[in-house]
Amino acid sequence: MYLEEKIEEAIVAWDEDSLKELCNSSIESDDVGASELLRIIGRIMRKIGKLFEEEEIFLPDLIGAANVVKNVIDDVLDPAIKNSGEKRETLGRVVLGTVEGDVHSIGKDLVAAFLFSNGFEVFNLGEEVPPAKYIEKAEEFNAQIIGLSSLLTMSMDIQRQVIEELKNRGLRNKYKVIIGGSPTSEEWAKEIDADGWADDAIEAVMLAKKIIQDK
Ligand code: B1M
Repeated sequence: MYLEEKIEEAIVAWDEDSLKELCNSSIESDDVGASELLRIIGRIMRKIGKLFEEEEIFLPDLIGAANVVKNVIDDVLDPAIKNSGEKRETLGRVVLGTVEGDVHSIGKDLVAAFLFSNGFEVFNLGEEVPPAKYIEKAEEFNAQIIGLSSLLTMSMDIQRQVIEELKNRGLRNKYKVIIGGSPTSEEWAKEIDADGWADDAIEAVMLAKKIIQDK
């Protein structure tokens, strides 16, 4: 069985130990490097995302796969890339978080994992992120994109407040703001002057790529 098939099998089975072992032994034997492993995992995640869109697999399958990938990237691939001095190709830097007053993390983490496995550098600020923190971290990390997730009708307005705060600080044109989360919509994005809205993690990747290309 080829390495890519073995990796796919481990991701689909949520077998984090096997995936870590495959990646570690591949890196140690100088067979396939960490950056190439990231590209392989990105391809597999796109395939899994497509299966979800086509309703061939269920949401828990997607979440399980994303969690395993996130852990392996955090624990194995990112450190390997940093240690080797190999520069990870970066499409762009995204500061991402769930807005203040909202603890929902799963969808936002899925978006983070998909962005990461598709070549973005992601600064995941966690949950309950106040408007000022998004902006301070975007400045600190020299990000191009700020991503705002909101799962509650009552927390949606924080997305607007982040954009207003960017305007107040004279920084609105410096950052592209993308939003998502189940109560949000394309119309809401237009209303609050966001640069884009994505319905799911796969669309978020497509949106972020388009934004970087157009920038
Ligand atoms: Co909450 N909850 N919850 N909850 N919860 C919802 C969201 C709700 C729809 C349930 C319901 O009533 N039917 C409802 C919100 C109603 C509304 O306001 N419109 C709700 C409520 C009311 C609440 C509480 C207020 C309940 C209470 O305490 N009375 C409370 C809120 C606490 C707070 O935040 N302050 C609460 C708490 C919780 C738990 C802690 C128990 C738990 C969260 C655990 C966690 O995340 N760590 C929880 C959960 C699990 C849910 C449901 C069941 C599932 C959410 C989820 O993870 N979906 C949810 C009902 C539902 O959605 N069916 C519900 C899976 C995830 C992959 O999808 O998050 O939509 P989603 O993310 C998608 C897209 O939205 C998009 O891509 C993601 C991946 O495809 N997306 C983006 C998300 N962010 C994006 C950002 C982008 C782009 C795309 O760009 C930046």
